[in-house]
Amino acid sequence: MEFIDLRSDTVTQPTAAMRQAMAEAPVGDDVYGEDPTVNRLQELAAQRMGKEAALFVASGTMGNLAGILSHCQRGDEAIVGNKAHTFLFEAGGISVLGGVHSCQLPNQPDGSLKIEEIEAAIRQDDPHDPITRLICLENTHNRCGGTYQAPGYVQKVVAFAHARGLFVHLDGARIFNAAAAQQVDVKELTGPVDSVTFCLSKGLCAPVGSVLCGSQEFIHKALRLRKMLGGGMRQAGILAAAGIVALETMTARLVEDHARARNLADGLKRIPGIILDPGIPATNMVFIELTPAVKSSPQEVADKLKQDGILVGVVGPRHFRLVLHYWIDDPGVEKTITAFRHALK
Ligand code: TLP
Repeated sequence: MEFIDLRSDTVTQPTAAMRQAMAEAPVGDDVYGEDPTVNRLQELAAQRMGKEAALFVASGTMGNLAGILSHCQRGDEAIVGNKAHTFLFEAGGISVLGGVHSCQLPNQPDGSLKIEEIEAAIRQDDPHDPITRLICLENTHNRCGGTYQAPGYVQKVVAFAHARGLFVHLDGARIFNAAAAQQVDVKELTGPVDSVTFCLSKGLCAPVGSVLCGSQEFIHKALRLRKMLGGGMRQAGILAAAGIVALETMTARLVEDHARARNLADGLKRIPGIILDPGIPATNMVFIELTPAVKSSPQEVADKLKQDGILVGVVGPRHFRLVLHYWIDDPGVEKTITAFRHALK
């Protein structure tokens, strides 16, 4: 059975154009800095993000980890959202591997952090305290429902941070979704921050990889950390080639996924037993909850959906996450709505 896989946009397969580019890519040893395709991807990524330099990394997790450890020393503190991917889903890497303490502030419904709360969290120069060094943002915000923050907010946080000698790292795993949803150039969201990680292997469909971007000096530090983390890859141009196709051809179409997310949400909210999370979908994610009237568990509902060829993510005691991407078309959306109606009958 061919599944309609809504568990994540990480499940996306490379396109035919990517496979062809991968087959034909000129490659070299990237640890020697000699892979022309990796170098091209890095130049292109830096340019798109409005940064001096970029580093191709194996994953979003590696990009965030190398990024945060490039800014922070052991005993430094990073201010993160309590629903941030870096805090919830990266195995505590910044603490385990970097000795970086995290200070968690409540994420607002749009994924932002309140500037007043950041201000209150900044440590005094006191030997009892870790040293506040970094503020981490996430845009779009995964666990806040694929919500986005606006350029004005990013500028405010960065101006606030820089006035206090702090750095700002952006987990921009889906930054092109945030830009597409607001119809702004991605640089408006990335230009102000000190560093950004974005993923090639989510809605942009490349099979592997993310890119960490920042100043020359910052990327020079991150290069050593990437090596330390075992992420110095050799003929990685095979992978970077798909990343170039992703950057050049797959960003503008993300609005199609957002439109389908809205259609899916619209169909699902009419089904008795389903509540749509408020304000959602802002981009390509649909979060829904089962009403108390539904006696089946979300896993039982997910199992029934699977029998109808639909895969969804169970993300809480009553919650599902459904993520739209390149490989889900309009009939796929309709089929999903029908399967939910069937599963909840
Ligand atoms: N997110 C995955 C899961 O880990 C939850 C998903 O299916 O959405 N930042 C953000 C905002 C992410 O959503 C993810 C992956 C990452 C970083 C990590 O990227 P990878 O998986 O490439 O390490």
